Amino acid sequence: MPKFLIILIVSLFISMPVAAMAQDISVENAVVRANTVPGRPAALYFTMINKADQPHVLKAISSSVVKNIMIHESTNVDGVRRMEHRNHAVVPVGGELTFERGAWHGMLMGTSKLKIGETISLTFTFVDHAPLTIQAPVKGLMD
Ligand SMILES: [Cu+2]
Repeated sequence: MPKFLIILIVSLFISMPVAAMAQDISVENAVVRANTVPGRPAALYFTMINKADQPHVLKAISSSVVKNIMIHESTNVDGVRRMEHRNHAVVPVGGELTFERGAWHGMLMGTSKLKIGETISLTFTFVDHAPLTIQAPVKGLMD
């Protein structure tokens, strides 16, 4: 293949947009609430915003410093409070999904490496979207 043709092809690839898909989903105000007793489960709260014209489905959250993060939904049926394990969470079109106390939350298990005052990296994976990695501060239950 002539050299100029190779250069042409290579430069075509370089000039292609790096991110063909705009960032249409984001995670805001993420915070890990650590238990005061080391190693006990911690909670993860955040707001997920979907600017896309289609719903996105969150299927997992992970971090290298936590053994397992489960997607939970707290329910209150006739005064009986419980936590249900969910396999996924839907972020509606043009809307938000808020993980907060008493509602949807991430449940962190195997937290012996968590330290209050540190920032940890969290990766959100979706059924229908590229993974998203964000940073979240680790705070105590109340501060
Ligand atoms: Cu829970």
